[in-house]
Amino acid sequence: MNIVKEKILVIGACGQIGVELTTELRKLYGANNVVASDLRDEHELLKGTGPYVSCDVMNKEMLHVLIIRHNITQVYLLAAILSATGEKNPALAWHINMQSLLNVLEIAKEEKLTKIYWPSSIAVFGPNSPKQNTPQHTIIEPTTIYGISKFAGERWCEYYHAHYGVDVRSLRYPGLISYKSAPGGGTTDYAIEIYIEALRDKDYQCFLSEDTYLPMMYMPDAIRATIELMEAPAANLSVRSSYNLSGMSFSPKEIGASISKHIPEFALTYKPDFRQQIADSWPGSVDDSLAQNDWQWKPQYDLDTMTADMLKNLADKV
Ligand code: NAD
Ligand code: AKB
Repeated sequence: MNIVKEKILVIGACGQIGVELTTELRKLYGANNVVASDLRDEHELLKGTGPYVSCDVMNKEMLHVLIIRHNITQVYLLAAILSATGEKNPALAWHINMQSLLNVLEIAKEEKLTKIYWPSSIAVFGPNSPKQNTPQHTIIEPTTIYGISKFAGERWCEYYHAHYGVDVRSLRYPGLISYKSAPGGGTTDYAIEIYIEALRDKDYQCFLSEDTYLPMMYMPDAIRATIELMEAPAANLSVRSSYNLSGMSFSPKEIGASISKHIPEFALTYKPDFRQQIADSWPGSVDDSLAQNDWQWKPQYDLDTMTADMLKNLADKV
């Protein structure tokens, strides 16, 4: 991998993705070249591993000063309100998800930053999109405020690239599963809780119904995809909104069966709540052939290899 000298700012570094992405970026670029920032206190796993700055991405002036003071060349913007939390306060979700991105894109334009990363989500798709192997370019009519904000964000990314030459790159992540940092209020969070409860109590009541298929991905694949996209030559990238990205697709019943291979007494029950409607509006799987063609994307984990790794790593944490 050809790593040039860059100074990176990760915004939202203490979240589910941020902790692992910051750690990986520090390995690649050097600890002092990756500044972690968040509203929250520094995450335990980041303490002592590199610079940390408390910053509210909504405060554009403060963010601008931080970027100039630390000679930042690249920004990874991870701060956002996710789907389930967003439905409880739509106005706040829209405000934070949009204004954070506009603040970063404006500063990137003014300061001629070299690259920006901002994640979108499979939540951009809605009930009128094809349900299986959802294509990159199709009907996009999201019905959650989270999905609406992600779709609008994708248009802004393409706009800043086309009109101002900002090299902003993006992935439509599936639901991400990990054990290092807790998830932040999404609909796919059940696929993390289920492992924790299987180890702790040997039972779990799922908030989605047994046959709800969703696109999912194990965090090591998501981190690798992010870095591979950011390292790809700009000329290879045909998508400047956000790339579809695929890992695996499974239902609560199937993840339960995968867990039962390790914990035979595991009991799974179902009590769908408001998140069922969100999940029902999303695809079961997505077609990521453009990511495969443009920057040779290939996931490594399937459901059973992920289950084995999750249970092994969570065993002494619960
Ligand atoms: P998270 O909620 O775990 O982390 C977000 C972090 O941003 C938190 O640590 C929070 O304190 C911080 N933050 C919130 N408001 C802030 C502000 N005003 N200023 C600075 N920091 C602020 O979220 P995540 O799961 O790590 O997701 C990161 C990004 O990836 C989001 O854009 C999310 O939509 C996207 N994404 C995540 C998933 C997933 O499954 N985790 C899937 C698709 C897309
Ligand atoms: C959520 O469930 O909100 C996220 C996502 C798929 O964007 N995990």
